[in-house]
Amino acid sequence: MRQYCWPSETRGISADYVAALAGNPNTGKSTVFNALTGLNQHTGNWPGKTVLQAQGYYRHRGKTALVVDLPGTYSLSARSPEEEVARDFICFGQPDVIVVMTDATCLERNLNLVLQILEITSKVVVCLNLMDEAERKGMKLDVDRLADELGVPVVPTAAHTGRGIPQLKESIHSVALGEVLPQPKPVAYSRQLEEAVRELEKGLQAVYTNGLSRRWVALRLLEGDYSVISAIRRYTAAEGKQGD
Ligand SMILES: Nc1nc2c(ncn2[C@@H]2O[C@H](COP(=O)(O)OP(=O)(O)O)[C@@H](O)[C@H]2O)c(=O)[nH]1
Ligand SMILES: [Mg+2]
Repeated sequence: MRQYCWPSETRGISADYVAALAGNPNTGKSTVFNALTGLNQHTGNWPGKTVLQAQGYYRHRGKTALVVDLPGTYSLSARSPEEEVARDFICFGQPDVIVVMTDATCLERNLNLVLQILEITSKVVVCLNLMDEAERKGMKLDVDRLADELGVPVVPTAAHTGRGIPQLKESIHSVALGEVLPQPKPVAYSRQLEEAVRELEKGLQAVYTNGLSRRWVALRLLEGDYSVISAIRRYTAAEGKQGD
């Protein structure tokens, strides 16, 4: 029996691609989710968890997008059920694109999660929400430069008014279908840490990581987050895969 029922399982039936919404709490995730899906949504709990799961659909350029609203999290350290749901879906749910919601008025704090997700996958669109608030505060954000520095598309929005939502749909579509291939720049850690990562990566060569980069697994192990190993075991067993 599978422990989780991934929304992506419905992909073959009705969705052309799956987009996951991730982000810190209060960045406007639900507002964007509503703006994207309107009334085409339903909620429940993540199987086996008392964490709310919302899914919805919309059509764009002849394709059906399934949107999964992940729990609001500050990191992917899996220290709470919410973080674990978000981490597991990002790592094992095979979304075609992850929209990372950020609050334009406090970008620095939000970039932590962006960088963590970019270490797992390149199929990312950063949504720079609350642009109206940032403008009201006289903040100037160089969106193109941010996209350049991160190596992924960045879409400015003011979701409660619908501003930027068409552009967001377009970016989601392009990344999900591989028309745009984001190339995030990897975070370089200190020399000592990089050496330790290299050593661990060598040791992980023989370990089946269920598609996860060995660099990412090595970093989590160095951080002391061993839950990643049990998660790999769980999902590998659930999918009936053999170690390679
Ligand atoms: N001014 C402004 N408020 C927003 C924007 N997006 C969302 N909000 C408001 O911010 C609050 C939190 O939004 P919500 O979607 O619940 O955030 P979540 O916790 O990330 O799901 C709500 O009161 C929204 O109406 C935006 O772009 N501009
Ligand atoms: Mg919400």
